[in-house]
Amino acid sequence: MTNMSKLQEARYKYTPALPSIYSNKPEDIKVSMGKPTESVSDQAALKQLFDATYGEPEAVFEKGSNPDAKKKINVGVILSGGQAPGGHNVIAGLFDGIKAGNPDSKLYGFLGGPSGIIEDKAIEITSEYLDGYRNTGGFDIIGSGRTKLESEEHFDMALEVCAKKGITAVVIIGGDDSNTNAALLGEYFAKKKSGVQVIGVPKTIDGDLKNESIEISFGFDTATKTYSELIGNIMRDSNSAKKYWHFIKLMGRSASHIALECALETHPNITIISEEVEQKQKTLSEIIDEVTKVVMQRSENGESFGVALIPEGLIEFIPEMKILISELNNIMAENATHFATLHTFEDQSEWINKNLSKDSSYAFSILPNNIQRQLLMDRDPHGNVQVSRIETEKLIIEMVEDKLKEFKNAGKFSGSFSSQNHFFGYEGRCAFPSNFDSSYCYSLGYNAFFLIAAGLTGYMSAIKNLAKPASDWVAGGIPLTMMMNMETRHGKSKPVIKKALVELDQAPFKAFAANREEWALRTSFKYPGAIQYYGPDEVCNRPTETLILESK
Ligand code: FBP
Repeated sequence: MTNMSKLQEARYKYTPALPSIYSNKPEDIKVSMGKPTESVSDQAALKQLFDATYGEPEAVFEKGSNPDAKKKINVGVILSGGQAPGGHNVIAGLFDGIKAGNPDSKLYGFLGGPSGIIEDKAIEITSEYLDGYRNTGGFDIIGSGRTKLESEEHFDMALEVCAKKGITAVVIIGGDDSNTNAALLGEYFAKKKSGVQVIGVPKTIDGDLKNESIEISFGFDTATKTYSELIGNIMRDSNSAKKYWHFIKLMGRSASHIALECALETHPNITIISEEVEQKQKTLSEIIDEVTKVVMQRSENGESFGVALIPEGLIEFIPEMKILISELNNIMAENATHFATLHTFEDQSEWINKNLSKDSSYAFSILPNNIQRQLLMDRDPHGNVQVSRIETEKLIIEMVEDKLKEFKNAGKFSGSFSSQNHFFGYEGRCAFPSNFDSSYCYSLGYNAFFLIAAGLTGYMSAIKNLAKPASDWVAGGIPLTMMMNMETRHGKSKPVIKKALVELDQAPFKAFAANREEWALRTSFKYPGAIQYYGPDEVCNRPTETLILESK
């Protein structure tokens, strides 16, 4: 029996679209450079830190001569961080670009993420090998990892490996942190006059790596469409059975772009946006009061069912929880050895309570036991709590239940409340990329080759005008330093790419805010259905609501 689905077979043969500039021969495409750029803030500090690569101009490709595109080169590629649909197509686009320039050029894939380049673990990507991955989800073509390339020791090891393999350009496919490291690597290589270029590609389902030049990171389109399909299915079930409230946590480490996009796609009764919680300084109990109010109002209208969306990162945006988590992170990091000797939860929480401030100790005490346990679990490699493992959806359900009991005892609520909880995250990260992501990713990879051929380094591959058909997309690159600012990380001021959170004064949030009261009380569910790969344009090629609203 074959292991290959019919869709998989069909997707191997799918031809992704490219911006129209790429209908020309590689040697007939030249770069046009704009004006010098500045970082988003902290210009003086960043200029000093990125002496060799700071302030380069934006690049756009246009028709013109570039004989260098035909040079034989060796390129290395790295997949970094969490999976996002379309990663395989970035590699396919890069490979096809390199080979179009010169069939003897080679592409090496570093295995298992950034650690591959320092441990010299790589494979040569061949046409035959690649064909089994075109237009498919996942990062399994070469694997991914979360190792950070940030020390000079790492950079020197990477340089040695590149020299050994004759690699003169490295393409790093990653989120804001990985691209920050790409900027540091590019700067180091440039300062050393190593002749090795570094190009970044914007990846993350979270959608928080964006700015004026990067309209969206790849993977967001497919992941949000996958979650929206599932949410729509649950809505229909909820509206049919009319007996459950579904609380759905949606992935997104920090920003609420995923929850917001899914809300715009499906019209749930409740959507919490972390950035709004932070801006309005809402406490946990205020959030619970708001959710409870909607549950009670719908119940009075005879609708004891509904759907609520909760962003994964919420807990870190609730003011008192943010302080609690930061105290916990510090206490656990500073006393790691002692903490490791505490084997029971009771011992851990007793010791933690003694070390927390009065306010945080109270905030910790009102949390249900299972959430307290999750807050004390293992940290990530950077010492941070792993939010995807905190069951915020269950926390909200438990606290709403308690509130409703109070109201029931006081004779203020006579309805019923029965709930189900869900977490959608991993379900969407490796889906078959939508047509949008297939073409966008292929274009980002193809375009990365042209940034290399133009001799640029410290740039991010940028494809703009994405709300339009692919033929109207504009291909170019932006300097990584342009997206940077200085932030305090673990007590130290560091250069980092600025994370894009949901802006409350921008069109996507405004469109949501204008409709949410109606969606809360009047069941207005919208059912997007599964991603369609073949069929009418408006069904198969529609970008996200966020992108459409932002482009207006
Ligand atoms: P990236 O920022 O690396 O793209 O990863 C995002 C993400 O999918 C988050 O949404 C989620 O919080 C996290 O990765 C989960 O990480 P892990 O894969 O380590 O469980």
